[in-house]
Amino acid sequence: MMKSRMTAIAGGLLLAVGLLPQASAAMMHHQGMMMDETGMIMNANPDRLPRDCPQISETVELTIRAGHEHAKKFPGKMFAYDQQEWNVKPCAKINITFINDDHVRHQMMIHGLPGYLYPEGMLHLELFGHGQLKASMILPSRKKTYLVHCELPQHQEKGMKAQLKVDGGDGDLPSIPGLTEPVRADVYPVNWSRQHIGTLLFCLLVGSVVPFLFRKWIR
Ligand SMILES: [Cu+2]
Repeated sequence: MMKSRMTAIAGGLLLAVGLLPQASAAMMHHQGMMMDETGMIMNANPDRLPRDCPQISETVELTIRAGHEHAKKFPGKMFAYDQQEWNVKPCAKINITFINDDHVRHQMMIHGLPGYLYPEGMLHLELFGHGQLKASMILPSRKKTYLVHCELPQHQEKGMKAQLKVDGGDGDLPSIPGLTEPVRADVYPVNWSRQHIGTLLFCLLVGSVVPFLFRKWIR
């Protein structure tokens, strides 16, 4: 009796271990959300037409890369997308390939979409690290500028912000790196008091004299 119970437990354990890799590799689907070990997609819409679109006007293949490499051209910024603006026609379908070139988490969220197609008006792609995801969306016909950003703490402020324009858009968003002025520009005031100037001059003097005095040991 005891032996058969032990055999059953061992068999169950072996079956569970055997199934584990398949379970973790499978993509989980739940109410418009798909998730696996690479990342997450929420509210993708490959086929439902917006109410104001009789048909899809054009299909655009869009590759959007995210990472710190793309921020190097923007002084003071740390993260960015490889492009800061995209333009599409009204009722365009976009097949997005989102690539994370970093090993930290990044998102690509598009806001202001119609809620009857995109819950909370949002398409959300997220990569937990280096990798890529694919998702499609169909935009309404309205002339509009949509916010694209990464909502992780400080990532937008550090440069991960862009705009998607339909039919030329209805304006520009602020603080898009390289495109538009920030709402509040960063300022780095310098306190030019006598004391600070004196300290600066003293440090300059020490910095240029000390290597000269100790040149024997430096060699
Ligand atoms: Cu990010």
